[in-house]
Amino acid sequence: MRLSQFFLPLIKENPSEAQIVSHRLMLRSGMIKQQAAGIYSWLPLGLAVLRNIENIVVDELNKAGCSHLLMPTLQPTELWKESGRYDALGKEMLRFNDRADRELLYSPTNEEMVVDIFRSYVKSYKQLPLTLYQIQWKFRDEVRPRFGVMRGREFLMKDAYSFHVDVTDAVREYWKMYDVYHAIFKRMGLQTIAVSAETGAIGGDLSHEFHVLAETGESAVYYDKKFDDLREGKIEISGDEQRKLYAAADEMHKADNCPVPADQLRSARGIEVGQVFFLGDKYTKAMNVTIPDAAGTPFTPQMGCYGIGVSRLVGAIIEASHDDNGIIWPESVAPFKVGIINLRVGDAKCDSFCATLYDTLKSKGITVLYDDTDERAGAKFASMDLIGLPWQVTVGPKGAEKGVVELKNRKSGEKVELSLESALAKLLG
Ligand code: 5CA
Repeated sequence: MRLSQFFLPLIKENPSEAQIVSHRLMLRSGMIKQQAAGIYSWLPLGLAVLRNIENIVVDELNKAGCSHLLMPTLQPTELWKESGRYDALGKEMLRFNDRADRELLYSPTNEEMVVDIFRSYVKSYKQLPLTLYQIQWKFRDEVRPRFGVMRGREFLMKDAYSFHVDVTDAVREYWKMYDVYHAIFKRMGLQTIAVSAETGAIGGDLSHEFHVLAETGESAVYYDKKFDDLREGKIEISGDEQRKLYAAADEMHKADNCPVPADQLRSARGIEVGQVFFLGDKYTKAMNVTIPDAAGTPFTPQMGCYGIGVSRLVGAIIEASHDDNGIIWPESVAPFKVGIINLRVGDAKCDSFCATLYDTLKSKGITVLYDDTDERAGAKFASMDLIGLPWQVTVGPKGAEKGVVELKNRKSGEKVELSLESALAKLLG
């Protein structure tokens, strides 16, 4: 993409409404625009990151055997009367009437609708286990939307729902998804800690929240110090052993009754990027779902559900990865992998070097943003740092004369002069 054609409305001053760094950087780098409290437009740079995050989620869930579908954002309220949750979410749930005076709601979550799909088609225990998921916009009329996309009213969620013959199989799937979640967040460059959690309005008996530790996190989490040692690479613990270590969300933590001695206990702030639930038969029972088992006897399927805050993740990744100059995107989610800076547009050598870089990288499937504008050098460098692309290639008249370009790694700050060929080889390698 050529910057001269790309819609990238950068903001120089720090927006006064933004209290945390990710919100500030998302506004400044032209990723989002607020349209109403907690409701945002995703501008091209922001959308590119959102799509990359979605793709990682889809890839990992498909690998785990989940089936991707898409439900509407609007639902008839009858389904929620059937499940008994019509009043459970109170004012958080947005309801309105259509022209025929039928009451609709904007989905805050989709347990009811997915159960309705399930009961329409699944008629045999042989079709289980089954996991259906979607990535779809949700609306919750939060009392206090804040921190940009972190706590929005409209937000993008991945929600998965699994169906099982019995509790044992539902719990097996629960722990499988727990592992899949760690893998998903790791691919985005995030270290997450899973803490036992309350099930709230979603329901069920067993739940974990996945947190990215950050000072700006909205939640308090408590955990065994061994998690810090693990993160710092001081110890190694198998996945099974990690599950047994103490880690609890604020409302689950009992200071007087904690199994971890005080000097072994750590507390921190966390951003909740996902939550998994074992639901039991809460929804299938309320909505009268039964299917025949092997002997032909009807049984009520067990369920689990698994959410990821896709739009919140964009902010969480920035909280975890930035410096004073701007965002530092992990390659896996970066809106473009490479930024090319042409320091003298119109100079034959500079233009030709840049064209070679741009065309070659693009032809190899690498995403590139080429700054072909006539801004001054300082502004170009600052903008490139702000938007945080992992690699920057700077082409100036002096270097081009010598046959070299400068390659900079955004994360380490390391800069090297390389021939055009070596720079390309490095970026393609
Ligand atoms: N039905 C289940 C998941 S299938 C569910 O709704 N779970 S949830 O309530 O925990 O939401 C899933 C994830 O969505 C949360 O872990 C969080 O990362 C994200 N999320 C929840 N509320 C918001 C919000 N207001 N703004 C941004 N993300 C949110």
